[in-house]
Amino acid sequence: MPEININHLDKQQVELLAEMCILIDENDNKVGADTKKNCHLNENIEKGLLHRAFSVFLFNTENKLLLQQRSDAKITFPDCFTNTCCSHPLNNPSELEENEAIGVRRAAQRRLKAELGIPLEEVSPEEIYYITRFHYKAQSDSIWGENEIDCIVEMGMVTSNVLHVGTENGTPVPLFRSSPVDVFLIHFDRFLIVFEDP
Ligand SMILES: [Mn+2]
Repeated sequence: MPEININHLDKQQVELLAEMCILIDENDNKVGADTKKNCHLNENIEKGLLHRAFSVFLFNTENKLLLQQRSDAKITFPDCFTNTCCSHPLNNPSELEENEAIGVRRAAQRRLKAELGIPLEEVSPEEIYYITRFHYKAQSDSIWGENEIDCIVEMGMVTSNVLHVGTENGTPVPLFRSSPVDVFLIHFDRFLIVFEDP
C-alpha cells in the first residue's frame, strides 16, 4: 500500500481524519468502524469499504434553503457548493442509535454547530426530520473519495432566529458573519432549477 502524504493538508482537517466512522453493509447495517481517513481513501473504496453519512437541508420560513461553499481546506471536494451540511455520525453510543435515525439526527445537530455556528438549542434532534437514504459514491481526486449511504434529514425553521447567532449591542448578529464557511440562501424552487440545469 503506497504511503499517503498528508503533510500538505490543513492541520485541523488532518486531525479530523482520526475520527471513527461507522462501517456498514449495503443495507445500512453496522459491520464495524474505521477512521475517517481509511473510509475516504479510493484504494479502500475500491475494495468495498462503505460508511454511514448524512446530508442536512435547512430551510427558513420563506422556503429558502441554506447552502454552503465548502472550505478550500477540505480534503475532499474543496470549494464545492453543497447543501447545508454533510458529515458522518461517529462510532459512539449516542450517534450509533438507530431508532428513528436518532443517532444521525444527533450528529446533524453537532455538525450544524461546528460548521455553521448554529446554537445546539436552535436545532434540536426532535425537530430534524429523516427523509430518505441514498448511496453516494464519487472520486474527489486520485487519492480521496466518497462511498457512503447518506441519510437525508431536513429541518424547517419555525422562526428565522437560526439565521442569527447571539446579539451585539442588542442587534442580532447574522449567521453569515459568524459562520466559518460561506453560506447562501436560495429559494428552493430556484435550487431545483439550478440542480436540473446547472
Ligand atoms: Mn464520507
